[in-house]
Amino acid sequence: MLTRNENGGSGPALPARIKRYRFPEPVWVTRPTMPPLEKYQEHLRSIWETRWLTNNGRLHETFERRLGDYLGVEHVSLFCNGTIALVVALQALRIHEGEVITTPFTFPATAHVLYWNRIRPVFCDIDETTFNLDPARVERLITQDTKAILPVHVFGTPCDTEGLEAVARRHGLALIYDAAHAFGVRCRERAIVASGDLSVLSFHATKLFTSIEGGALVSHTAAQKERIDFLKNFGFADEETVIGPGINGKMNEFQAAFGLLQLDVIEGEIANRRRLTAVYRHELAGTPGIRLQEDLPDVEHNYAYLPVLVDPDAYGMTRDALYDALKSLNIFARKYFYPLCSQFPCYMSLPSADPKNLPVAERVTRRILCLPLYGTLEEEAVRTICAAVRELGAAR
Ligand code: T4K
Repeated sequence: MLTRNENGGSGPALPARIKRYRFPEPVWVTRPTMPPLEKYQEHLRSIWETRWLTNNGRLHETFERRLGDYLGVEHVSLFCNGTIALVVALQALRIHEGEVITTPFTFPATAHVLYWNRIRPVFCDIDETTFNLDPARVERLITQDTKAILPVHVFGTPCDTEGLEAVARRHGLALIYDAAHAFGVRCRERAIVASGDLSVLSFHATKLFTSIEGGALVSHTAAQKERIDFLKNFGFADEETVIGPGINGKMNEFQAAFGLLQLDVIEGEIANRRRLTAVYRHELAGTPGIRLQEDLPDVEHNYAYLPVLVDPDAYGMTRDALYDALKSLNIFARKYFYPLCSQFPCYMSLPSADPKNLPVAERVTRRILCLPLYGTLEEEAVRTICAAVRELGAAR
C-alpha cells in the first residue's frame, strides 16, 4: 500500500526496524572524483598568465595526447560534451538521412542526436544479460534505408562487438559506438573504444571520468581525426577555408585542466569502485528477486554503475516501491534508464517503438535500479544500503 512517507513523498510506510538505516545526509547515486584543488589552481594560474581560454590551447593539446596514451588509441578528439561528439560522429561519416538502428535502453542523448541529424531512429531489443543491442535482432531490422548501427555499451558493459561488426560488414553499414559509460574498459586487452568506425565518450560530472562537462571522439585514421577536428570548429580548416557545415564542439582549457588531473586519479577511482562492487555483490548475494550483473570473461570492467534488476514477485516489492523506500532513507538510487527512449512522445509513434517489439527492454526498464557507487563512498555505507535492500524485500 502506498502512503505518504516521512519526507512527504509517496512511498511505502516503512517498518521501524528499517528506518534505522536512514542516512543523516543524502547518499547520491554518484559523486565526481575531485582532483587536488591546489593542482587545479596551478592550472588556473597558467590559464590566467597565458590568457588562452579555449580553441586548441596548450592544456587541450596535452590532455588530448595523454588521454590517447591512457586509452591506448592513436586518434582522439576532445569535445565540449558527449552529445555534440555524437552529432559530429554522424556528420563525420556523412550520415544525415535514412535510418539508424539503436537501443531504446539508454540516455535520451543517443536517440536525440539521430533526430538532430534528420535520421529516423529504429529501436531494437536488447540482450537480457548485458542490456546491450543483440546483433541477431539488429540484423532483422535492416532495410534499404539503414545507414548505420549506433549501439551503447550501457553501464560500461561491452557490446558483442564481434557480432555487431559482422552484421555491419555484411550489410555495408557504419558502426558508431556510444561509449559514454565505457571509459577505460578493455576487452581481450584491447580498448573497447577502438571498436567500430567511431566511438564516443562522455566526461560529464556524473561519469566515472570527468572533465566537468566534456567528451571525446575516437577515430581510426589521421584523416578521420582531421575531419572531426574541422567539424567541431565550425568546419574551419584554416582562417579562410570552411570544409563543411561544422558546429562548435570545442573543449575549453578549464575542462582540459580538470580532465588532465583526472588521469592521475582514475586508476584509484576504478580500484575503489571495484572493491565496493565486490561488497555489493557479496552483501546482496542470494537476496530473492535482486539480480546484479557479473563480470564478463576477458573484460577489464570500469565499475561505472551498480545496476540491479528487481523482480517484483520474487523480491516482494516493485522497483518503484524500492526506489521510494530508499529515498525515504536518504538513499538516492536512480532509474537509469526509465522510461525507454522509445516511450518518449517524440518517438513513441515510430513502428519500432511498439512495446511488442521490445519485450526485453520493456521488462528491464521496469525493473532496473542503479544503486549509489563512487570511489569515496564508505564500505560501511554500502553495507547499510544492502541491509536496507535485503530487509525491505523480506518485510513485504
Ligand atoms: N550517451 C549516454 C549513454 C549517456 O549516458 C550520456 C550522458 C550521453 C550519451 C551524453 O553525454 P553528455 O552530453 O552528458 O556528455 C546524467 C548526466 O547529465 C548525463 O551526462 C549522463 N549521460 C546521465 C547518465 O546522467 P542526470 O540527469 O541523471 O544527472 P543529475 O544532475 O541528476 O546527477 C545525478 C547525481 O549525480 C546527482 O543526484 C548528484 C550527483 N552529481 C551530479 C552533478 C551534475 C554530483 O555529485 N555533482 C554534479 O556536479 O544525467
